[in-house]
Amino acid sequence: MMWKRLLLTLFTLTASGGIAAQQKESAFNMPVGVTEVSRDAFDMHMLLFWTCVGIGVSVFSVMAWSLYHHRRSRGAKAAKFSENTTVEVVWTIIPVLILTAVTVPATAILLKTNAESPNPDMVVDVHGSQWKWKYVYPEEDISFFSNLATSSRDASQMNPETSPADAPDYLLAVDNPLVVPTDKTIRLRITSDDVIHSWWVPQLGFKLDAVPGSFNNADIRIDEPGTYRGQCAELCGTGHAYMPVVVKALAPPAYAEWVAEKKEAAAKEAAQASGPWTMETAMAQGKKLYASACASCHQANGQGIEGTFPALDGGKITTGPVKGHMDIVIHGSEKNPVMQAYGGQLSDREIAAVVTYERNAWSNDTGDLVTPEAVEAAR
Ligand code: HEC
Ligand SMILES: [Cu+2]
Repeated sequence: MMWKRLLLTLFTLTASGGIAAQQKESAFNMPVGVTEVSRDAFDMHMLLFWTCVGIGVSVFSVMAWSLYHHRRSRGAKAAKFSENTTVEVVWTIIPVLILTAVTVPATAILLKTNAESPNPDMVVDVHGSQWKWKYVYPEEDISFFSNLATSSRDASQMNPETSPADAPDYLLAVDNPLVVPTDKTIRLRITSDDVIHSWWVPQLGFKLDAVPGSFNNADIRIDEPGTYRGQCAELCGTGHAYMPVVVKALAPPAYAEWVAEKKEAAAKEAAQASGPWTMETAMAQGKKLYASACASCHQANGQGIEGTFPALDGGKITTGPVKGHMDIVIHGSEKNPVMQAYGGQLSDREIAAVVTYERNAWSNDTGDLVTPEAVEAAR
């Protein structure tokens, strides 16, 4: 029940007096969050909320009292004057004082939000791109893409058999979240590889634009382990709703374990990738790359979306000459810029892998193994 929840919220707000530490998350209020800045912002918000309530109550009480006591049936006579300097001075000065009193703490919090400490414990580079995030840990040599989770992706299509209600955290779930340790100051260096995006996580009290060609830097420090969800907050094209932000904060020992695992997996992959170029290697690498770079449009099952993204399963190009297939992936489509040129983003090996995959996945069975050398020659 909407009303019941609203009343309950107002009641808890009243009871807690808006102190972040004791505040329960409420569906009708902003989140308290898990960083110092987010709690400061919450307290500021509650202070202003109660100030407004106080002003509202006093103004409307005076008004109600006046209406009641000076009604005509009581023989009240309207006073006939205009302008009253004293009243005007008072109703100018009081709001000025209130606004000034608010500006000082609000500015202090604003400066703290998006602040950079002199010695962050670690650095993460955040790249926005249409329509996914990429996280790079320069000190650990770790880097990965964070794509919309397939559960959300499937439910978001016009599929009568699935509905958003079936997808956990619909449009707020990703395959690989940003993993960070708690109680460490983390410098985020945010940039974009194409258009302007914005990295926003309400519970961290953090939002910063991702602008191509420059880095916006700011720190986060998370107190509580947990999973925190946000979204791209700058309209960035048709996939804007499909690039959520998910941050997983782990206690430092669990984080160290995650880093070790991630490095081991990367080493394994590197060993495999530098091995001989076989159908098996190409298909395995191609499948992964397809899922992260291509499936958002062409779909995991290669069926595309009718009228928008062509099907690659049984497609003219994916089952036609290899040259034409490599061409559109390397140089993009001349007819439709939505199919970007991947030549600059992917290595020869990666393109060879994804093209091989597309030619042999689903019902495609050309048997073609495209080599990195062939890709290099086609560039
Ligand atoms: C943002 C959406 C999007 C992404 C991501 C995308 N494509 Fe495309 N792709 C398109 C569109 C749109 C076309 C149709 C272009 C045209 O009409 O010329 C297309 C066409 C193609 C074609 C030609 C299909 C045909 O039969 O005409 C191939 C092959 C292809 N893409 C491969 C890829 C690969 C490989 C990737 C990943 C590395 C990828 N695409 C990622 C949107 C996308
Ligand atoms: Cu975006």
